[in-house]
Amino acid sequence: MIRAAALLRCIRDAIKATSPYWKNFKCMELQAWHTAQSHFSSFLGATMHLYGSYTSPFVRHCRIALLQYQAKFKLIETDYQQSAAGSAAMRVPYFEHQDIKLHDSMSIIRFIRELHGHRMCETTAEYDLLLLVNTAIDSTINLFLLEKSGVDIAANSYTQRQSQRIQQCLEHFESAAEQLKWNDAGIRLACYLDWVQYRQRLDLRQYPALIAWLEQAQQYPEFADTAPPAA
Ligand SMILES: N[C@@H](CCC(=O)N[C@@H](CS)C(=O)NCC(=O)O)C(=O)O
Repeated sequence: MIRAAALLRCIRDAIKATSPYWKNFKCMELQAWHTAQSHFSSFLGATMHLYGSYTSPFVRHCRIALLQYQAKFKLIETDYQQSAAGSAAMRVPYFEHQDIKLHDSMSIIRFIRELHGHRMCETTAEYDLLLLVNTAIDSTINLFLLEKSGVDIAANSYTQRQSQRIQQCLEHFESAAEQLKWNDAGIRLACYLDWVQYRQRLDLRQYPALIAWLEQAQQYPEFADTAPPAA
C-alpha cells in the first residue's frame, strides 16, 4: 500500500516536472503545422507555368487538369526554338513550379492530381488505355510532322507501319468506347480525337462510338474552354 502511494506520488511529480516541456513540445508541433500549412498554401497559391501551345493535345490535357482544380497557372506559348532551349526533350509541354521542373505531360498531370489529393489513374486498365492513346498520338503527330517536312509517308515501310498502328489503336478505342469515363484515359482520348479532326488527319466517320465520346466530352466546360483556336 505504502509502495503504491509512493509510486503514485512519483508519477504525479514526474508529470508536473515534465509538463512545461510537453506544453512547449505541443506549441512547437502546432507551430510546425502552421508553417507547413502556410508553405503548402503559398505553394498552391503561386502561379504555375505551363509551356506549350494552344493546339497540342498533350498540353490540352494538362490545361484541363489544371482547370478542373481551378489552379492558378499561366500558359506560356512556346515555339520549337524555345522548347529546344527550355526542355531536354525539345518538346511541349514542360512545366515549372517553384523549384519543380517537369518534362512530359504524364508527369505534369500526375503532379497536378497528387497536389490535389487524387491519383492519376485509378486502375491498371485505365493506365494501359492512357498509354495506348499516347502511342496513337505519338504516331499521328510523327506522321504529321514528317509530312510537313516533306517526307512521303506513303512510300516508306516504317511510316506505313505507323499508319497501321494508328488504325489498330482507333479500332481498339472504338471497341472499348462503352467503358470510357471522364478520367485521364478518357480525357486524353477526347483531346486526341479533337486534334485529329482539327488537323484533318483522319476520317472518324467509321468510328461512331468515338464521335459520340467526343460529343460527350464537349459537355465538360474545361474541355470546351480549351478547344484549339480556329485555324
Ligand atoms: N510524351 C510527350 C510528347 C510531347 C509531344 O510530342 N509534343 C509535341 C507537340 S504536340 C512536340 O512538341 N513536338 C515537337 C517535336 O517532336 O519536335 C508528352 O506527353 O508530353
